Amino acid sequence: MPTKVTIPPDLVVEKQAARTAPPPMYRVLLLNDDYTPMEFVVQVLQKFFGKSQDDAMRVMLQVHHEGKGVCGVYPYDIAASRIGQVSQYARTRQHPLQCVMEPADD
Ligand code: TYC
Repeated sequence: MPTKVTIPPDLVVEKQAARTAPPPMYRVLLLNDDYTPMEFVVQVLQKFFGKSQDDAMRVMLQVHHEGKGVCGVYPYDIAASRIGQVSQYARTRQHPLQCVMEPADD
């Protein structure tokens, strides 16, 4: 809420609070399919989402067994950029791997 600061004799300045709201966040998800090799998915999670070998394996197995899994949570532009990078990387290697985003804020 802006605070009104009056500077005599009659000049009124609207002082805006310095802090800005955090940006809306989005979960980036990998979706399961029957064709993309497991090792390729692990490689994608390490290369584009900075996962360790162990974490990448855990996420890949969750996707394989449950249908989807979270790669990371990012502001919109970063989420969209990761999805584009993964899709291009998979497509050029002829894998049908799908990467999507959903709002993380409830
Ligand atoms: N289900 C795939 C297989 O059996 C592996 C896989 C895991 C594919 C995760 C996509 O996002 C994925 N080869």
